[in-house]
Amino acid sequence: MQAVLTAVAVSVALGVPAVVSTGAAAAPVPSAGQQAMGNPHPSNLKPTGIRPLADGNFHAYRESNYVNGCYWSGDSANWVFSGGCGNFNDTASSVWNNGYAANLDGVLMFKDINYGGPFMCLSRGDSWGDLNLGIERFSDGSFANDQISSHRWSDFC
Ligand SMILES: [Ca+2]
Repeated sequence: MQAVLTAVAVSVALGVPAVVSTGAAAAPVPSAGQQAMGNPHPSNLKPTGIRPLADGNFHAYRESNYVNGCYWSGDSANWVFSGGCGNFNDTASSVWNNGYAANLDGVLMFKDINYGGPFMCLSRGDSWGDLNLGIERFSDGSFANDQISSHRWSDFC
């Protein structure tokens, strides 16, 4: 990590963009200032066949088919402490990105807290109704059902 930080520091000092390669499995890095905690709330909304108005939130649900959910407007580094939703760690079985069209409109979901471990990305407007099917998996191919532990918004998927 020291080498990475040094490269960035030098790059910043020289006024040129830093190109930091952390390997093929690395997740996109969010813009600075987009690290605010998510302010989670229980969610009863669910995607329907008709595209609903975006509410700017990322929704995750304890059950498949969008039941017993929680939504966040921002990032959350640790789903163990998800505020109004209780402990949401390793419990999500369906997810929905109902974010606004904006600079940050993809959602990266991580297997570990603090945006660690393998990840997967859900584009704006998309929803995955049953992670238990194993169709959507983390970047290392591992099973995603009941495994997500943190998330953050991303410039792209
Ligand atoms: Ca996990």
